[in-house]
Amino acid sequence: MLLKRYDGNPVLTPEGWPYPANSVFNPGAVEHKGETLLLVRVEDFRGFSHLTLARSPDGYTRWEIASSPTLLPDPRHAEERWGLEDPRIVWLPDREEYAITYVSFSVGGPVVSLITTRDFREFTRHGALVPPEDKDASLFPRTFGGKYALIHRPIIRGEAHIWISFSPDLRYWGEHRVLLPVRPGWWDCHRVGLGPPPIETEEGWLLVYHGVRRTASGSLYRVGLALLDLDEPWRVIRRSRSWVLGPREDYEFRGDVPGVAFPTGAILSGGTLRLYYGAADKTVCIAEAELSDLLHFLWDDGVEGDRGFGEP
Ligand code: BMA
Repeated sequence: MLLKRYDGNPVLTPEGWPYPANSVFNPGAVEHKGETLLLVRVEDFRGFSHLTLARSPDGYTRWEIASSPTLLPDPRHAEERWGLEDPRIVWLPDREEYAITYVSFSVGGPVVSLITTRDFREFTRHGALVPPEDKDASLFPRTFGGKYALIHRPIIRGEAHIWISFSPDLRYWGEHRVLLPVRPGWWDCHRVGLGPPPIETEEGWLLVYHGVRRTASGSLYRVGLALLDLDEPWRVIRRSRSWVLGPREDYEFRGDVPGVAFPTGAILSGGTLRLYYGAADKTVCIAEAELSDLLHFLWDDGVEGDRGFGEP
């Protein structure tokens, strides 16, 4: 098995939360001041989500969870009407701040929005970046020819492919292209979406993504890999044929949505990639692998990038 589940899974549960919560899942992850910091999606008993910080000195144990929500919907931001979900976090060196892309639930549907922060204490909202329906978004931790790049997953004509778009200022977005389409017939035939932010490696940007297949008893959310060109990230170099993680354990089947392994955070530490994922839309779990093994796997198991859509 390429990705190993942590023995102590699940690491965060609604039972262990300091205030009432229906589920705690799909966290953004960063290393900040020597600690692992998770911004966890918490669903309350109205069915609305907010984000709360949890920190650990080693990324596995001794979690300290904020005693109240860190980011609640802001009534001045109409796009957050029904909550905040599924954050992805990157450090932007040129702005010297973290960018948190998250799904805000607006009356018009789910939409990708941006919050920036330096310290996870004070936050600046930048509103929605693209129109709904759109989810599963992250910025790259660097710019390309002076432009920021955003990976996201709009749903257009009922089709759910991963797209990439560019912006000079994080405000106006263009140069939209399909990056990774669903693969008819495959395990990722119905929907695909970015997992954690893209991970820079010597061979290219490693993408961890989720793929969905609908079955007679619901959707299965599994995890695949792809590699993008370092300087031209709209070029897909490889894409795994097989999934590398899929629901198997009890905690991945027992929850609000059974059959879901949904990574949203990744931390690279001494060559090991630690993935934080939501299990069954209920808890937070960890699976890890050596980065070099993931890259080897892409060359052994992968197919050359099949964009299939051409230029926009
Ligand atoms: C996706 C997102 C995730 C969720 C997953 C499985 O569409 O909404 O937040 O974990 O479905 O239910």
